[in-house]
Amino acid sequence: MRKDHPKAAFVTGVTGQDGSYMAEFLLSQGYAVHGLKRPSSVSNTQRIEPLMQDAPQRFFLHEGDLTDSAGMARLVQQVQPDEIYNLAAQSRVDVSFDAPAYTATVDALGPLYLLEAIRLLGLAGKTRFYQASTSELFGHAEETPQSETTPFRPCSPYGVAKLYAYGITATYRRAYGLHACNGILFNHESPRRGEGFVTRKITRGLARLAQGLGGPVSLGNLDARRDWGHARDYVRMQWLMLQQPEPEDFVIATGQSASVRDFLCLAADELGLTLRFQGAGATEAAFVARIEGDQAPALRVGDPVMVVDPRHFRPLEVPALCGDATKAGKHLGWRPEVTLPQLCAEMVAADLAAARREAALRVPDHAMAEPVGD
Ligand code: NAP
Ligand code: G4F
Repeated sequence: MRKDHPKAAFVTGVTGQDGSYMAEFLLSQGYAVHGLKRPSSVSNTQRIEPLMQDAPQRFFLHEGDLTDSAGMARLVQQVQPDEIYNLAAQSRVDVSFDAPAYTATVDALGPLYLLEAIRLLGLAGKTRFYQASTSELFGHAEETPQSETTPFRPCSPYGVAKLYAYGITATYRRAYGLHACNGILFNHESPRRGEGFVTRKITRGLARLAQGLGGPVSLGNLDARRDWGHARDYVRMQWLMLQQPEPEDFVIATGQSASVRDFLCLAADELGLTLRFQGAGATEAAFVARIEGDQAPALRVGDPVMVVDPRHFRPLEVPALCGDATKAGKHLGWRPEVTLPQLCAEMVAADLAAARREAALRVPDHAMAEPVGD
C-alpha cells in the first residue's frame, strides 16, 4: 500500500469489541481508519484509547448514529472509503426480545443506509462493503455443523433483523454489482467482550468473587452450546473477505462447540476451583468443591459461585450452534489460532488483574468507621 495515499476504511461500531480489534489490525496494515462513534454523555472509547493516542494521523473518529441515513451518506461522501466494515449493531440477542423495533432499525436498516449511500454516491466501483452477519441466522438449525448452504431459521428479533441485513447485502451485490460480502460469524470473545455476554459475565463474575467483590454469578440456560473463537482471529478473516477479487459470503467458526456449563468449569479451573453442581433447571447452583493455588483468596470450600436465575432464560433459545468453516479454509487459507481453553485463560487473567486492582483500592469497612480529624 502506498504510504502517501493509504487505503481508507470506514469502521462502524469502532468502540465495540470487534471494531477495536479491526481498527488496530487495519492500522497495522497501513490503512487510514475512520471510525463511527455514537454520541454519548459518558466515555465509550475505552477499547480504542491506545489508538487515539498512538495513531492520531491515521485514526479518525466521526460522531454519528447508524440509524441516521442522511448522516451516514454524508460520512461516506466525506471519507470516500475503499472499504466499509459495518460492525455496529444492537448485538445482544437477549436484549432484542425487549427492544425488537430498535434492534430492527439498527441491525436491519443500518446496513441498508450504508449500501444505499455507496450506490447513490456512485461509489459502487470503489467502495467494498463487509456486513457483520451471524450464526444466529441458523437459529434452530436444520443440520450440524452449519455451513454457507445451511438454511436459515432465526429465532430472535436480533436474528430476524440480521437476516434482512444478510439478504439486502447479497441483493445489492447481485443487483448493482457492489463488492459486498457477509461474514457469517459464530460467537467470538476476548477480554474486550461486553460484560452482558455469557463468557465475559462468567470470567468477570468469577474473578471478582475470587477477590471478595460481588456475589455468585447468576446465569440462565447452562446447557446451551456455542462455537466460541477469539475475536482477534475473526477480524483478520473479515479483512481477508474484502481482499478477494470476487465478493462472496463465508462462515467463520472453530468447528468445536462447548456448553455454558463447560465454559463455567473452564473459567473456574483457571482460578484453581473445582465445582460441584447441585439441583437442576431453574434451581441449579454450583459450589466450590476444591481449591488449588492462591488465585481465589476470598473463597472457601462449599461457597456458592453460580446460581441459575430464570430471568436469564430467553423466550426462545438457540440450543446449539457449531460452524463448518471449510470454505474459509480452502479459499482464504484461514484457520483459527486460539483454542477455547486459551481464550478462557486470557479472559480470566485480564478480569483477575482488574479485580485485584479494584480489591486493592477498596477502603476496608473499619477504616470507613474511623472518626475523621482529632
Ligand atoms: P459490540 O461489542 O456490542 O459492539 C457494537 C458496536 O456497535 C459498539 O461500538 C456500539 O457502540 C455500536 N453501535 C450500536 N448501536 C449503534 C448505532 N445505532 N449507531 C452507531 N453505532 C452503534 O459487538 P461485537 O461483538 O463487536 O460485534 C460486532 C458486530 O458483529 C455486530 O454487528 C454483531 O452483531 C456482529 N456479530 C458478533 C458476533 C460475536 O460473537 N461477537 C458474532 C456474529 C456477529 P457503543 O460502544 O456506543 O455501544
Ligand atoms: O453470550 P450470549 O448472550 O451470546 P449469543 O446469544 O450466542 O449471541 C452472541 O453471538 C451471536 C453469534 O451467534 C452474535 F450474533 C451476537 O451478536 C452475540 O455476540 O449467550 C450465549 C448463550 C445463550 O444460549 C444464552 O441463553 O449463553 C446462554 N446464557 C446462559 N446464561 C446466557 C446467560 N447469556 C447471557 N447473555 N447471559 C446469561 O446470564
